[in-house]
Amino acid sequence: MTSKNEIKQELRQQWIETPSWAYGNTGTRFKVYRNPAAARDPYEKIEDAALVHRLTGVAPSVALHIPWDRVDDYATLSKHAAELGMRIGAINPNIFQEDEYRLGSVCHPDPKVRRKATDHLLECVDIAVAVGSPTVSLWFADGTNYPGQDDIRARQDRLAEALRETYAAMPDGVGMLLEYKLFEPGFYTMDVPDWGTSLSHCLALGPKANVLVDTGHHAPGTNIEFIVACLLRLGRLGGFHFNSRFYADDDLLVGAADPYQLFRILSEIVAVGAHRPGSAVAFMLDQCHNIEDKVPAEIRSVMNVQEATAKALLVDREALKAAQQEGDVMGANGVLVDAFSTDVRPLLAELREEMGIDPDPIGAYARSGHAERVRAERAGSTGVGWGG
Ligand code: PSV
Ligand code: MN
Repeated sequence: MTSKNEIKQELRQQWIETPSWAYGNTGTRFKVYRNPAAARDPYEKIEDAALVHRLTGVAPSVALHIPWDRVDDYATLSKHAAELGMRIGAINPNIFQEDEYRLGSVCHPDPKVRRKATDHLLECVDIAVAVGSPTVSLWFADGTNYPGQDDIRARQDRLAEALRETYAAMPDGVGMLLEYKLFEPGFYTMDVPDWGTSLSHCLALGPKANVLVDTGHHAPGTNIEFIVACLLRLGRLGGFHFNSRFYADDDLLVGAADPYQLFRILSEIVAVGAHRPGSAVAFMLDQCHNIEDKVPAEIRSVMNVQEATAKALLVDREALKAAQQEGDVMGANGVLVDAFSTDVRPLLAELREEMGIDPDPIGAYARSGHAERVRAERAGSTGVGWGG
């Protein structure tokens, strides 16, 4: 069994990236409830992400979404991040919010629209280079609503072409993630609906393109840890967008809906050491806090991933293997359930004290006065992104 100190050593190195869009105003299609504490621009989003990192110790990078986070000078933005002890992580293009994209972006039937969308992907490669980010993370809202609306195979060809051009523009040190989503906004087809479609495009592109698993993008009941295990086996799991879903792509706090599922996913990850920083599997959150306060919501989410990882590290792998070999069904399952049922909060509190941070990050946030300060400073903001 792994010793307590070894487990703490693993957890100390964990790297969970938070998304800039978690800190700004967002909402559903029905309403954006403006939060007076919401960050107003990319600089403030990075400041909020830095606070999450200061209080948790394991969230040292922040993903950007372009154009929500477009700035004139990316060198100044990454310097701002560095001064706060942060790095800029994945660059996420946005090719779903302009009128031209009604019928799709890179899969659109009109080559002029495809050109515009591909140019934006290329712009994001340039931004990744400018800010020193290792990742361009692609999600396409492309799809159709009605049978016959467009040619399914032709759309795949158009997608492959745009991906090829983008991949060819990526210099060494920049990788591509291709995210899939079962439905929405396309209700009949999505052009990248599942891991099989994503994987087939990644395999055609080359080793720098890998699959991104957003935990909210599956049909109810999908066994996500099975997908994770298969992608790990093939060496093509590029990373996660962690969040929770009750119904569809709810973007709620990771670990809120089904902590056991989160543990099962992390258990597959830990089994092959893919939780370690050099492993090429990026741990990212993709959440929107529409009614809850944003910074504490991100803190809680980081802690939830950390707790699930700690439990996965507690799995007695030798006992598990022995039970599996012997065909001891209940015994093998019991090893997992024992680890999941362990309260790891005292261990994490101890770890935080050793790292020189408050053992209670949520309490520390409440005591920091940040909420009151930014509420006064930022009140009246129109925000960016959905709330813009
Ligand atoms: C799409 O639902 C998605 O998961 C993609 O990752 C987008 O970039 C992100 O949400 C925007 O919130
Ligand atoms: Mn996502």
